[in-house]
Amino acid sequence: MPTAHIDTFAHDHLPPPELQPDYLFELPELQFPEQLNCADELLDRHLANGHGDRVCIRAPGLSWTYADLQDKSNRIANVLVHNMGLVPGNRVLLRAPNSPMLVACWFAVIKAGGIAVATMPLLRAKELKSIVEIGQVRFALCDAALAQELQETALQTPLMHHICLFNHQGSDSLEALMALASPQFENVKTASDDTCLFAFTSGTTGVPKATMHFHRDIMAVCLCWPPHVLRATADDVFIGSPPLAFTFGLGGLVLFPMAIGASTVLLEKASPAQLIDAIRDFGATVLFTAPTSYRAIAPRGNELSNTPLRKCVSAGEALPASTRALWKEATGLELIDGIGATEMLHIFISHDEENVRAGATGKAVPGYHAKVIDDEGHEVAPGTLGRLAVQGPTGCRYLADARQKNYVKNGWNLTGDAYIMDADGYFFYQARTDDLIISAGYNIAAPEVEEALMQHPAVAECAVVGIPDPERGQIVKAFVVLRPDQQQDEAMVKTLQDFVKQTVAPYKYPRAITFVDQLPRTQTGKLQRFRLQEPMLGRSAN
Ligand code: 3UK
Repeated sequence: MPTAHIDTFAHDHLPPPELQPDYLFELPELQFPEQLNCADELLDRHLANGHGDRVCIRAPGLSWTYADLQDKSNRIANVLVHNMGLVPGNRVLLRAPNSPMLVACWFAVIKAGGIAVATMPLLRAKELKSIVEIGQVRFALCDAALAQELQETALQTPLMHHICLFNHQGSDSLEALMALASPQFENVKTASDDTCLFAFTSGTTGVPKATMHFHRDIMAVCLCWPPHVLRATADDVFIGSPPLAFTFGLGGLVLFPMAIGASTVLLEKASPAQLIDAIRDFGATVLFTAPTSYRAIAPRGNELSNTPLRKCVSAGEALPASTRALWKEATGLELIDGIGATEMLHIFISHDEENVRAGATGKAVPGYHAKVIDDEGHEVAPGTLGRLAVQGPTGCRYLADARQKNYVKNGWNLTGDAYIMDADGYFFYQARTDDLIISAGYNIAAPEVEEALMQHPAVAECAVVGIPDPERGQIVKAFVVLRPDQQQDEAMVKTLQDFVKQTVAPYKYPRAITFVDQLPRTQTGKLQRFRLQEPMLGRSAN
């Protein structure tokens, strides 16, 4: 089956076959046809089966059926093709808080054979510019409320030449164009291995990488973990906090409910208080959020005891046994833990409520294989610490990035996590094998924060590490060497924190700053990060 892409950028920048992982299609349900557009399966199929009137997406004050979503996404697909000039294979940047319109835009891009590039709402122009340049993105559909940073990006790079705004008045708004567009659209007949999604990960160095996912990958993740572990039904109501630009959110809040004809509740803001209220108000039954959020809402967990909430999924960072216990105490519900990764698209080690082992992430999800290996790539004996390696129907494909060979070795995906497997095949998370800081579920690359700090004139040198924190898992801590004559005081701490928030997404700012006279380095001049994680180094100013 030839590609349907006219713009072959994605195909031309796939890693060479020898650098890609091996793909496993052992489960009978993973035998995909050569021609596959995942929008047919997730959306249009429900109308063809007579379920167009079932509720698909709810949000405060809004409810869309599957027929409503099809109508909107068909109109947007027509706008993309006829007003904006999109051809199959073009990338489209999507920018909005979790909302029904964001989902309609996502399906419009997929239907038109494009590649969806969803972005975190908090990203600033600098970060959006890297995404636009790496993905060669010329089109954007953007919520007017988030337009400013994107318009700033467009000034900085000539690539981004066509931005269409929604939630906006005016004759050129997406809504105005949709009103004139046809609600009929014939989905582009993409190949099952045509790319439909670029999911960005900031990785360890702060230079973002695009992971490329095919139409068949989208269906594969719907057919592995959800039916075998989550086991939700068409009557379930999904809800949660992760942004749809994060594949944890895309899967849990869009792909998985729609794969089974269920409904999803999308919240633009999902603070602990808002999440609790929404779970109750919408009668949600399946919850997706990170361990930090479970800890934050547990004190109000009793308010959920008379609601239909029945399944709670935790991912994004390690789930401490104490958080599992806390949540069970508060709600009576056993958390479903799962480790996923942007490179793998979704969860590949997990367990259901009946097969919990305290402190363990779970076992390899049906469809995936997992093992723990040593530095030479040999599988280690149960009980031994090593690197996690996984294979399945999905896997890592970085867009034109030399780091592909670090993530994929001998056909296996190495996630960068240190794990121990027990004799029964349960996997126990130990640590990251690199310097990625994971704070409150966000991935923060130490060098990126360092780079931002270094731009302040008072800073001579700095090093950023993650330090353990009971609330957020880790927090960002900066060790700063100030230039001579600069004041080492609270005011300087605040100045530097505010400065970082202005340059990169505010969640990346260093919550703790310690001033030091010099940084620990090896004789060859390499920074020794591990020494900064030792307590009592330097004077603490925060
Ligand atoms: C860490 C976990 C222990 C781990 C993700 C579910 O988190 C997701 O993707 P990212 O690319 O980060 C991947 C890394 O995060 N991690 C995630 N979940 C767990 N560590 N226990 C867990 N349950 O270091 C992993 O390598 O941001 C999670 C679904 C889709 C995702 N993209």
